[in-house]
Amino acid sequence: MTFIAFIIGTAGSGKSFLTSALVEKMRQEKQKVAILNLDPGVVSLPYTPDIDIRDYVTVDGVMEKYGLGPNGALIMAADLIVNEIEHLKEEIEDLNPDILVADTPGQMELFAFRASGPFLVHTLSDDPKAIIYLFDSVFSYNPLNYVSNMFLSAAVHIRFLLPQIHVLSKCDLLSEKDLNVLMEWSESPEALESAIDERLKGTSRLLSRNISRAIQLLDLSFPLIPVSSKTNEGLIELNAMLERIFKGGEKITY
Ligand SMILES: Nc1nc2c(ncn2[C@@H]2O[C@H](COP(=O)(O)OP(=O)(O)OP(=O)(O)O)[C@@H](O)[C@H]2O)c(=O)[nH]1
Ligand SMILES: [Mg+2]
Repeated sequence: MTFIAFIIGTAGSGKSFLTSALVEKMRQEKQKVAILNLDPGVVSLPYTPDIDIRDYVTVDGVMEKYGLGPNGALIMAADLIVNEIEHLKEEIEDLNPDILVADTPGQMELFAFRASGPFLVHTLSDDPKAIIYLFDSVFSYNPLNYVSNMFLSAAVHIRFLLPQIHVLSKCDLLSEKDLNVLMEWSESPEALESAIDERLKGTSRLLSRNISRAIQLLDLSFPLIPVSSKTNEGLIELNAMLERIFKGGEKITY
């Protein structure tokens, strides 16, 4: 049985660094974990992947082979990943880790909003899976951006329909006061609504309030776990949340 956690978030939200820090923490906790890189366009990574989609598809290779520009090649590479599922499955079976942490392509929409990403996620194995969705700290510190990110995270949830953990990434970049404000928004829809009323005006205020309410109504809001890949804050909590999803709270150690 290999549990798979897919790390998803907007470009630059800290997916690759979180993959690296989380896996290091899991290894310290004596968990048998492996890393899958699903980004065919990445040039350098802050970790050494155990399984790498670039062994099969690269954006540069697609540009050359099909005479495409960088954007066309990114899209095509995202779709071509699907042809490699059998190879990836074989590699996962050979390695047989208890947990596989999958880093996903920089451009979230290529993975989440085209057919190939959800297809890959659901075809890769029949074992339990979860999504770790990243809210970028600096981007989120504004009620309008925060609500936009809630909306995106709900859209990701609708695409994959898997248990989803919400992480506030790069939390070391926030002051304690600002971090507390964001945590309050994540825990209390009323606190978020007061911030929307205080800090936004006109159409932004109206739309933000209604989006926030719709997400509450659909039960698509989740608490945030503040995490930093620089200071390792929150990694224990994130790992515990994965254990709760995968094993009802039991430790995943060998
Ligand atoms: N301060 C701080 N910076 C971070 C943290 N995590 C990532 N970064 C920085 O944010 C930038 C982007 O991080 P990545 O992990 O590459 O983000 P990504 O989501 O994988 O980016 P793409 O795959 O290119 O979309 C890098 O310059 C990191 O150094 C963190 O926890 N704290
Ligand atoms: Mg990355």
